[in-house]
Amino acid sequence: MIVALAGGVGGSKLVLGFSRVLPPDQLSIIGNTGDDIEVLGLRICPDLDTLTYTLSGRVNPQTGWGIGEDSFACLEALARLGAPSWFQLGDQDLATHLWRTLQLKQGESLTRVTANLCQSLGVEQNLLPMTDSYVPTHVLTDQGELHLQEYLVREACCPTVQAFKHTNIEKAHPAPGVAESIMAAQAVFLCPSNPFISMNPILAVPGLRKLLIATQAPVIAVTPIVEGRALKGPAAKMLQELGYPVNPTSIARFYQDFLDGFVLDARDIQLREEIEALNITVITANTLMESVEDKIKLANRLLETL
Ligand code: FO1
Repeated sequence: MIVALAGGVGGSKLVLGFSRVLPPDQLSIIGNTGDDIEVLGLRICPDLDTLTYTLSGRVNPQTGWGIGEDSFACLEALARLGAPSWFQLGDQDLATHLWRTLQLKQGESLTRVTANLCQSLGVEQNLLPMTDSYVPTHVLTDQGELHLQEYLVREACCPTVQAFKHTNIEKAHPAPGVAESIMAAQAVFLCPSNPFISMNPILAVPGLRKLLIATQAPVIAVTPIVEGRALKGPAAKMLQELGYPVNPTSIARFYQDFLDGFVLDARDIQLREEIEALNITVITANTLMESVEDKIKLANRLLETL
């Protein structure tokens, strides 16, 4: 069984590739929930939804989040009433948030709610939240403390990042099934997601990092940085603002304590030695995933190294 740690849009590309080459019961995904936010009284889980919508073929292909062809009539009506509308919630997307919020209010765990949503949308892979606790990431910036979505969406990643806070994470535990899947895995992959806002929240769940060290399975990270640029989103800007070199070696160093392998894009082959010097095996591949074929090719390339 393959386990993938995944964040949002970048991570969901490789997860889609794996879903096309592995039987559904051979793929478990541990999804980041640090992006989660309460909007209009609803619990939104952007990365779990991106993964669910991607695996069910519903995701908006242009943005990588939300539902394709969705309408925004409710949001427009809310804006007319003076409600905040900077976070674009489509009408069909709202159904997911309404249904999730109701089930959570009725005492269901996020793990159960996520499994219910996957079942309803025909997703057969095992999608697990990293934890059942609500642990939203806040970003400390030169414009004060912002919820991650305020930074990403409302402020369009403009503020200068100084630090991250994973609210209440010290009280959190890995969700049911997370430890079992990591310990039973044939391999664990960290998908090409932002190290700060997609991977670190997962790694910050107490006990999670220890599981990645303890498992017999090789733990392999796929670079989210190619030729000094992030595949998606603000990872390069964050590295630079936090004083790290904007290159794949910085990423390998973040995960060095548990990492066995690192997938370097062929365009950065010159960094091979310095990453191997961290006692990490380097795999080279084309990690840019534009088409579904690219995603399938990368997934196959990774599986053949096992
Ligand atoms: N991203 C945006 O850039 N603008 C939005 O208005 C927006 C709304 C939104 C609503 C639901 C959802 O699940 C995701 C949404 N995203 C939006 C994407 C989200 O901010 C990021 O993709 C993830 O948090 C990063 O992985």
